[in-house]
Amino acid sequence: MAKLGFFEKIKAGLAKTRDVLTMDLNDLFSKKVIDKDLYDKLEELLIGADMGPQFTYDLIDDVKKRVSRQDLQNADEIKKVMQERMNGILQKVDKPLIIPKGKPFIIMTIGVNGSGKTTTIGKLAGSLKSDGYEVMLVAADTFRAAAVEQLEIWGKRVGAPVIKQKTNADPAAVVFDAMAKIKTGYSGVVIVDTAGRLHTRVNLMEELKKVKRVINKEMPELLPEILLILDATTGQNAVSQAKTFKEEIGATGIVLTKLDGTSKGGVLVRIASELALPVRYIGVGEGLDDLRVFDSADFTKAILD
Ligand SMILES: Nc1nc2c(ncn2[C@@H]2O[C@H](COP(=O)(O)OP(=O)(O)OP(=O)(O)O)[C@@H](O)[C@H]2O)c(=O)[nH]1
Ligand SMILES: [Mg+2]
Repeated sequence: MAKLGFFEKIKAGLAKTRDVLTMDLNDLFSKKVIDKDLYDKLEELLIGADMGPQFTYDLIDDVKKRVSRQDLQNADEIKKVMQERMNGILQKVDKPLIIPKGKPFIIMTIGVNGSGKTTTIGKLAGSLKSDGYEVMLVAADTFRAAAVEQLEIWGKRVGAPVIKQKTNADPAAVVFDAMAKIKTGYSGVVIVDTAGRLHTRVNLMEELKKVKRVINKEMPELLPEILLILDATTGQNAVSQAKTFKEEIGATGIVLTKLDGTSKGGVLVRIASELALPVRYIGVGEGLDDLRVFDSADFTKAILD
């Protein structure tokens, strides 16, 4: 099979979202008349696609104004307005992660269990390696028995060493080991895997705060990237999760994973407008090649064109 081009791959990954959105939009616009029924259906559709109430009502207000000014003559044009507004929101969070070469750089992942942290780390490590970076992985998920093993499998696959201790070791101690390694002159990208699964949310947050404290204390001159990993298939739950992590730990960037498995890819619009954090990458599959640098124009085009 021919290797899909960069954009085709994103488009394929977002197929479920595109199918539902464009099919419903096309149905909606087939009658070519703008009336109350159309507004109601449009509202239902956008809320159903998890785009969030703010985007939905702002869009409808905008459309109503344009219709009353007679700027909008038929329903097809609404799609264009929607595209513009989506771009407007997504452009603001379109800030790729810039990683310097020849200097240490720390990425700490955070997110609830199963959101895709470890897989994202594997994919990211692979892509950084092929871009010529040195990469080291840190197994700070010491809670789940198989977690270290899972990270090691990725490490072997992409050729990145893994810093680890025993299951149930203090995650902060594992990170401390990694910081010691940096102090000996390591100048690659250090990616820290963390647990998502603890008995209580409070424990998890305290553990993550402690890991972050160790990074900040040992390497005060480095500004770590705190990458919040969110699962798109959980739709609007991803938004409330994200808020909790942002408030409690602080995050500097987002990765939205599993876009290939959902028709709710529109949730990114909601995440972007409610969290205002840079979206660094999107996950469109489980394979090594399935992490993409987020590009707002490609994203909008892939789900609306
Ligand atoms: N389809 C699809 N599956 C994904 C993607 N990212 C991760 N997964 C799958 O989601 C599942 C959970 O991924 P993990 O990387 O183990 O998630 P985690 O956040 O590390 O989970 P914990 O370690 O339990 O907290 C795995 O089966 C992954 O293969 C994606 O972009 N697309
Ligand atoms: Mg994991």
